Amino acid sequence: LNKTYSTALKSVTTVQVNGKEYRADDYTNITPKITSYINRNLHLKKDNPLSLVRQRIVNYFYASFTHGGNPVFSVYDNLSPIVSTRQNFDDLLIPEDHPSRAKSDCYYINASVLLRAHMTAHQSELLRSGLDNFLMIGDVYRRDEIDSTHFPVFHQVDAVRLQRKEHLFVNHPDLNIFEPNYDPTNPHTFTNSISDPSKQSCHTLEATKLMEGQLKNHLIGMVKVLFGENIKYRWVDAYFPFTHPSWELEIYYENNWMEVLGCGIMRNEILANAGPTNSIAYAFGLGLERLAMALYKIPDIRLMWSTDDGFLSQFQDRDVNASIEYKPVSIYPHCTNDLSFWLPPTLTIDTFMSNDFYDLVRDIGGDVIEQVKLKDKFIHPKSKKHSLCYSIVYRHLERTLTQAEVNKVHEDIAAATVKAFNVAIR
Ligand code: FA5
Ligand code: MG
Repeated sequence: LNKTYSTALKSVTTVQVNGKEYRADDYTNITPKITSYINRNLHLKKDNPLSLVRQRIVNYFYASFTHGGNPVFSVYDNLSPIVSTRQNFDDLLIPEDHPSRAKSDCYYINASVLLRAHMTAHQSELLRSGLDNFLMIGDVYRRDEIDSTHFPVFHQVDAVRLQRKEHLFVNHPDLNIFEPNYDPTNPHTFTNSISDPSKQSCHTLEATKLMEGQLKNHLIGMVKVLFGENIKYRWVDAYFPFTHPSWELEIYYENNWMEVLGCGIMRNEILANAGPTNSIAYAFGLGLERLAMALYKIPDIRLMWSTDDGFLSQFQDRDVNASIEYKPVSIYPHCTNDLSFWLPPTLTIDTFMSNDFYDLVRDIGGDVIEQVKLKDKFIHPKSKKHSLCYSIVYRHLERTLTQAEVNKVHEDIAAATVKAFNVAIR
């Protein structure tokens, strides 16, 4: 892939990602910078804090569910992040017009292939292959704002636990997973509804409540293993197209409620499409970065990507359960430069795609970009021309940047902005 940006991409007919060539189209918005994060596999690097948290979560799941002394859960942590829109959306009942499919939110290789936006993208294919208890761990990609807790690549742990009637109701063989009017051998003759907030219409309340209890217990157990017995938490009702009912778990951490994960009872249509009948399943997905930042007091999400020994050595050769507090090697000063421009007549302050701009800034500036924030919007009273002003915060994590260095990057960003969006610098 050549150095190209969304508007310039129209001239590119193919893109190379991970050694494979793909047809490009008007959905293509993956950038060379983003492509460079594929295969970094931070979650598998022994000294990376994300890997320590991953191991603790996997160990917890291995220990919680055993059969004849063997772990019941299997772990998939090396699945390719290049997925189809079917895997990322359709298989999960995400509607055609759902905002999460927008070009402004995902990195598309073309209209039918993208970098997965969540690990749930692999749920259906793994169910189809016959698995019933599994964890999916890896890097996910989302176009987002830029600050100390957001990065366009982060890591998730997703899980599915499927239970058959005999296992769920060991002590109550008289109870059922499904309502009498649902026939598991003929699932597609039943229109499943989620209009009742407490359950899906195909499931019995007993099965739903029992699964909910197990799901919540297992997840509370996990945060207690990570943060200690006394961690304060709360459940918040949530909505996901692929689960019902759904919840989010928040923990009280350093005077704030922090969202840790989303979860719920899997929509029965997904199971019916993928194979298993006669069972009910729960699923969850959590972000490793937030947990690692909280556990190890890591102040900036970009540090996860550091290859600097001053960072990695603090996590090297440590017991995975060791309590580690990250000590900043030193804090280097930041430097803020503003960029103001007039939009071309074809764009307004409301239609300008800020995520396209953020990607461009990160592409040119690389990892010295700490934050980009909209500072001012302005419509000229006479000419009616629209203008935007962004503040770009520059900081190197491992040394002091000189003003000359920052100015050079800033000028390059300005020039690329003019070229990509046809704006006029003020
Ligand atoms: C999802 O991605 C769902 N796939 C989760 C799920 C799986 C729900 C299975 C139900 C069943 P969400 O976008 O909320 O949901 O992300 C899940 C978790 O990823 C969040 O709770 C958070 O811990 C983490 N996360 C999400 N966005 C970011 C981000 N920009 N930076 C860091 N972590 C994030
Ligand atoms: Mg969420």
